[in-house]
Amino acid sequence: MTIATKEQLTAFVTETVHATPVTDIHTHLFAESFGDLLLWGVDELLTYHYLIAETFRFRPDISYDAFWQLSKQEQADLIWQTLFIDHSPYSESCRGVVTVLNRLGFDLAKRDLEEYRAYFRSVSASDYIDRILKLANVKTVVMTNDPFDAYERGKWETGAPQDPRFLAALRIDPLLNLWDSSWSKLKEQGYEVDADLSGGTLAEVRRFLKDWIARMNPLYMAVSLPNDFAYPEDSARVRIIDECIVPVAREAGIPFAMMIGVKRKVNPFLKDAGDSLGKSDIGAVERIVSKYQDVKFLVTMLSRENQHELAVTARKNRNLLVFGCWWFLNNPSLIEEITRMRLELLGGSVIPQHSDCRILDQLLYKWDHSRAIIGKVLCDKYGDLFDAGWRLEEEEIRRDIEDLLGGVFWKFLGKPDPAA
Ligand code: RAT
Ligand code: ZN
Repeated sequence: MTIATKEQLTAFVTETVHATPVTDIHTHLFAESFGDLLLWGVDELLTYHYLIAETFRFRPDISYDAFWQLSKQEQADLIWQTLFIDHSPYSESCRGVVTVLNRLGFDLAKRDLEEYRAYFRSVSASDYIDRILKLANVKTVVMTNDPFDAYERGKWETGAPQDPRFLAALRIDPLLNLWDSSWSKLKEQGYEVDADLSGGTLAEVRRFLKDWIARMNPLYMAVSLPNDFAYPEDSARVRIIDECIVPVAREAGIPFAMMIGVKRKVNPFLKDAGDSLGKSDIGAVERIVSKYQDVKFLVTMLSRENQHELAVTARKNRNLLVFGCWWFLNNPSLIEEITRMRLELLGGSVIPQHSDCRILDQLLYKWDHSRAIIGKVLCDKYGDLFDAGWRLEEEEIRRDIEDLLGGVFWKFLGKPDPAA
């Protein structure tokens, strides 16, 4: 049907963005068969590392040690008191908790943590996964799977049943960022590697990657890279990229995802909450994607200052797919700015957002909040087209939105969307 008025356009776009199921291409969630690796419930929500960092800002009276010695529930109590009772929770990560509790139907007037906790004790993981995926309208979740984590490796080795809603991504940070210590872990797993990359080391690293690709069937290989990531460079990282990651990605036909711009552990006392960011060299991205035109790269960058040049680099390289507003960019003002700019430079050939959820329940807020902004930006973009005289068809708008919320990703992979 043809859109006749701006009012009709706004209503149709808003409704379609909400009604279209999402493929969430990067999360830290796990399927139920991974047991306690899947986090959910109000105490997990409150102890999300984003909220821990915010709590310390208001609590000079609490030492880092004292905080880390508390039980999870005690930490959650302290965070709730500090960020939700003593102050109004309008930071994005705090508002996220409010959205989740509200969407689950809790009475927010009472602010009674114990009542929320009682619900989570009464529900099974399996029912809760169904409930959250349905409420969040997320059809597929891509996990972050780390073969260097002994605990997670154990879960893969027991061959737990697969849940088609949770798909794998092979995460290889230790290989590229901590070779000095990770080579010995490969050795323990039976790969004949040496610290100096000599002999058959690179072939063994390729064998390691191929073994895990065979076991996990990942949609892509992924790494987070520091803000000073350089390419090319005389380093173990770049040799492993050139001689292991790239050929294996090519052979397996899967992309290499680079998440660039992290400064790890700027405050180690904050543990997981202690990482920061820095501007990176877009030249490194340009050089690697143009050198390997037959390999696909998914790229997100952490610094706001890199966003425009990353979008321009994607215009020049069709093997580069830009995704998500990552971590410190996952705030309404920045998502709006970045999404607007990307659609203006790249049309619909981007993945506007991923959730990065670490806790299942967060799917509710991350996608509610992002959908609202993506919808708003799309209303403006289609509105401008309407004013320019283009005839807008509902079917075409629906197609575009399905692409933005998952189709672009599956087409880039060259795989059918299994949930379609
Ligand atoms: O956003 C986060 O939760 C970060 O701690 C990281 O996990 C980041 O997203 C990553 O994947 O390295
Ligand atoms: Zn992440």
